Amino acid sequence: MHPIKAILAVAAVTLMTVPAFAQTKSNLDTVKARGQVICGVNTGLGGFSLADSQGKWKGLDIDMCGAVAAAVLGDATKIKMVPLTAQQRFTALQSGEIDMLVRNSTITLQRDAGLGIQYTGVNFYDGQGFMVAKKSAVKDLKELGGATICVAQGTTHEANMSGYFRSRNLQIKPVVYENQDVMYDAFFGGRCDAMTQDSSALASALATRNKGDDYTVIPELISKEPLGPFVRRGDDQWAAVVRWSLFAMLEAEERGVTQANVDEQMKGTDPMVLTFLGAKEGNGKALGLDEKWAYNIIKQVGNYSESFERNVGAGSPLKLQRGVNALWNKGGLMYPLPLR
Ligand SMILES: N[C@@H](CCC(=O)N[C@@H](CS)C(=O)NCC(=O)O)C(=O)O
Repeated sequence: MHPIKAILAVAAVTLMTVPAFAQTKSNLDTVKARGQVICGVNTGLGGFSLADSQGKWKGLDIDMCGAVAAAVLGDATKIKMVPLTAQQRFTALQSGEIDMLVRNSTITLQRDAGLGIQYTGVNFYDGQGFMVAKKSAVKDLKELGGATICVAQGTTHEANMSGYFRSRNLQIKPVVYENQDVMYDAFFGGRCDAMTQDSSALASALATRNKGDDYTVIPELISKEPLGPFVRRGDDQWAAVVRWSLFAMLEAEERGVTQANVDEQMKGTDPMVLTFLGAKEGNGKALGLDEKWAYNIIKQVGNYSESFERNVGAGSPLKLQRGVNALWNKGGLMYPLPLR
């Protein structure tokens, strides 16, 4: 055989026998070797990502990071947080400084398809809202014509806002801030008539800064802001691990599997639950993980409802309702794809 033909034949056989995932080195291997998941997170957003006085990070986004560590390493505490501003976040993911970005980041077409990164799922459905001082008596967005509005740089909010008001022939004066804390100080110091953010971030600012008596959020939202973890584009195996870790938290809620009862459920007879928790093998193997990956998430982090309630729901200062973040069979949008 001609030597070139021989090389091509060997290459063809190799390609046919190598599993689809194994063609390039996945970040999954890097994380397993390192023994830690590195997550890009918000510098400080109560309910989603905030370090307490002991330096311990808490929040819905931190739980997502911990869930991936539980799935991959069997230990939800094997995580390292890299706090990032809105401006820095995508570069940090592109450059490989972090394994995943879980930083209240809105999934949009241009981010998902145009930045060399990809979304893996939605861990919180949000929308862009506006906060005003109660004494301003503004009840409706139409009344913001002529207003000065504080907005953060590098977010979806600047463009959403200018489009919204322009299409309604209303003039507004944006005051753009590079840093969210500087913006909050400026707004609560009276620099702007209104401030815009994801509505969850506004609720967080009200709660963590104790401003509920004097400020209020206008109920109308001007955009859809589906927030969720991003990974680098082209690493399907790692993307699958992050995506199914999120689905596992939702699936557990749907099946009534909680941190407290997961051991009991593991001894039950429902074959779907047994496959989900890894008592019957298959899911772990497909993902390149230990079969107990989902069990470890629920045992160590909890299901989605448990994470939601303790971080942003009834058990937190934010007191957010589930609303669109309820499960699909409870009137919401959260729909874990089948874990089998
Ligand atoms: N979901 C929006 C907003 C995300 C966001 O970063 N919001 C706040 C934090 S709650 C912010 O503007 N931060 C500016 C900063 O990094 O300091 C997006 O993905 O663009």
